[in-house]
Amino acid sequence: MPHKPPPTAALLGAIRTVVGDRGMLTDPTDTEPYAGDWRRLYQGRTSAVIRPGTTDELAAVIGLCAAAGTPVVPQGGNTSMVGGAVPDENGSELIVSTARLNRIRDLDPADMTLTVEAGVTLKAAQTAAAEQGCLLPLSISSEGTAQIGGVLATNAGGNNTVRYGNARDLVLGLEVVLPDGTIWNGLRRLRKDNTGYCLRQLFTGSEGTLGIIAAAVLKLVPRPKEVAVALCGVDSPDAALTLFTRFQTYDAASVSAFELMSGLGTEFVLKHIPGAVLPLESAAPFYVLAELASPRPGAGLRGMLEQILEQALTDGTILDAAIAASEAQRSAIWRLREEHSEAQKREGASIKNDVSVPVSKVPAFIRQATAACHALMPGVRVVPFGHMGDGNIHFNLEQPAGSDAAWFLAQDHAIMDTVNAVVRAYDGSFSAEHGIGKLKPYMMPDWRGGAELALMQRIKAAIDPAGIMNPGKLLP
Ligand code: FAD
Ligand code: 2HG
Ligand code: ZN
Repeated sequence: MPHKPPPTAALLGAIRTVVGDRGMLTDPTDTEPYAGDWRRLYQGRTSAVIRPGTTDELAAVIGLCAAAGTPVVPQGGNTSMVGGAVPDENGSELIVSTARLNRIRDLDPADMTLTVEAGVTLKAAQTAAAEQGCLLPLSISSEGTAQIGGVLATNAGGNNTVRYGNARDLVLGLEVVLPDGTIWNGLRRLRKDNTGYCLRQLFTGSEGTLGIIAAAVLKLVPRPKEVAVALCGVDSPDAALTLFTRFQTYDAASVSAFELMSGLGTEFVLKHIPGAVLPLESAAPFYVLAELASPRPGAGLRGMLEQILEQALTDGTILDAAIAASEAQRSAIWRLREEHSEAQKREGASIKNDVSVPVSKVPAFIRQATAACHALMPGVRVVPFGHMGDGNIHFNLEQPAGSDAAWFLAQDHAIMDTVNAVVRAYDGSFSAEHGIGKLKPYMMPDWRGGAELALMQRIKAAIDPAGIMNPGKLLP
C-alpha cells in the first residue's frame, strides 16, 4: 500500500480549534514517548498527539480526520505488548489519546455497575468500585497505567480470569466514536437486552480498528471480605496442575487466582526488583501463587488453604509453602508475580509468546515447547509463567546469556513459530490475552484464515471503509 501523506497544516489547525492547546501535543520531544511501545520493539513517528477532553471533541476530531482521509491510532496507556498503539514510521498517522477522557460518570452499588470514560486507568476504576464496597474484578500488572478504553479494546485477561472471565465478560454498555465521526451511544446497563447483533462485543477486542471507545458501563461484584494468598514451591507444572485440581474440587467458587511462575523468572525478579524477597526456605523449579477470595465474612479461607497445602506437603505435591499472614505479606507475594515482565526486561531482550491451551495440557505444552526451543537455540533461557488457572501461559524466551540482543530479536519469527507449532498440537491459541497488534497480523491467515478472516475483513470494510482506524494492526 502506498504511504499516505502526513497530515496537512490545515487539518492540524482545524483540530486545534476543536481541542485547544492543551488538547494537542506537536513538539517531537512531547510526542516521541507516545510513538514508541513498552517493549521497545517499535518506534514510530507522528506530527501530533491529540487529547480530546470530551466525547463530542473526540467525535469532531475523528470527523475532521475522516474528511481528510488521515489515519488515526487510538491510544490509552500505551502498555500494549504487541505494538498495538504505536503509529507507523513515516509520520502519516495521528495518535488520538484518551488520557483526558478520565471522568467516572456513575457508580451504582444497587445495580452493581460502574460507568467510566475510556481514559480512566484500570486502577482508578478499581479504587472507585472499592470505595463503594464493590469489586471491579479485573487485575493486570499494568493496571496503574492501562486505561479502560485500552483494556476493553484488547479484551484484557489477567490474574482473575479463572474466576471472573476476561474484560468482555464485564462490559454491559459502550459509547463509541465511529470512523466517520458519529457517536454510537450504547451506554446501557441492562443485564438482559436481546436486540440484535451484540455491537458492544464487536468493539471489545477490536484493538482500535473499528472505532474509539469513549466510555463504558462495567459490571461489578461484591467486594471480598476475606482473602487468603499462598506461595508454593513445586517441582514441575504437573504438580501445579494437581494442586489446581484439588483447589477446584474443594471449592472452585473461591479460587480467584492460580498463577504459575518458573524458577528462572522468579530469580530475575529477586535479582532486578529492589525489595523483592522469596518467602520460602529454598528456591524451587516452579512456583504457584494461589489466591482465594469470598464476599462472605468468616468464609474460612485460611483454614481451607492450610488443609489443602498440608495434604499437598505430606504427599509431596508441593515442596514448600508460605501463607500470607498480613496485607503486607500478601502484596509481597503478589509482587513476585507482577514484576515478572519488568524483571525480564531488565535482564535483557525477550521474545514473548502469549499463548493458551486447555488447562489440563499446560504441563505437556511447557515440557514440549521448552524442548523445541532448546533444540532450535541452545542456551536460550525459557521463562514460562502466567495464568495457569485459565490455561494462558506467557511462554517467554530470554536471550542466551552473553548473546547479542539484536541477533536474538531477529530470530523472533523462528522462535514464535516453534512455540506455536506446539500450541497448535494442543488446539490452543497463539494470542490468548494481549491481542494481535502490529506484531502478529502475519499469523492471522495461518490461524484464522478462510471464512473467519474473510468475515473479519468484511466487518472492517463495512465499518471503516476508508481504513483510517489503526491501519496495519490486527488484520494482515
Ligand atoms: P494501549 O496500549 O494504549 O492500546 C492497546 C490497543 O487498544 C491498541 O490497539 C489501541 O489502538 C487500542 N485502544 C486503546 N484505547 C482505545 C480506545 N479507547 N478505543 C479503541 N481502541 C483503543 N494484558 C493482559 O491482558 N493481561 C495482563 O495480565 C497484562 N499484564 C501486563 C503487564 C505489563 C507490565 C504490561 C506492560 C502489559 C500487560 N498487559 C496485559 C498488556 C496491556 O497492559 C493490556 O493489553 C491493556 O489492556 C492495554 O491497555 P492500554 O490502555 O495501555 O492500551
Ligand atoms: C502478565 O501476565 C502479563 O504479567 C505480561 O500478561 C506477560 O510479560 C509478559 O509476557
Ligand atoms: Zn498475562
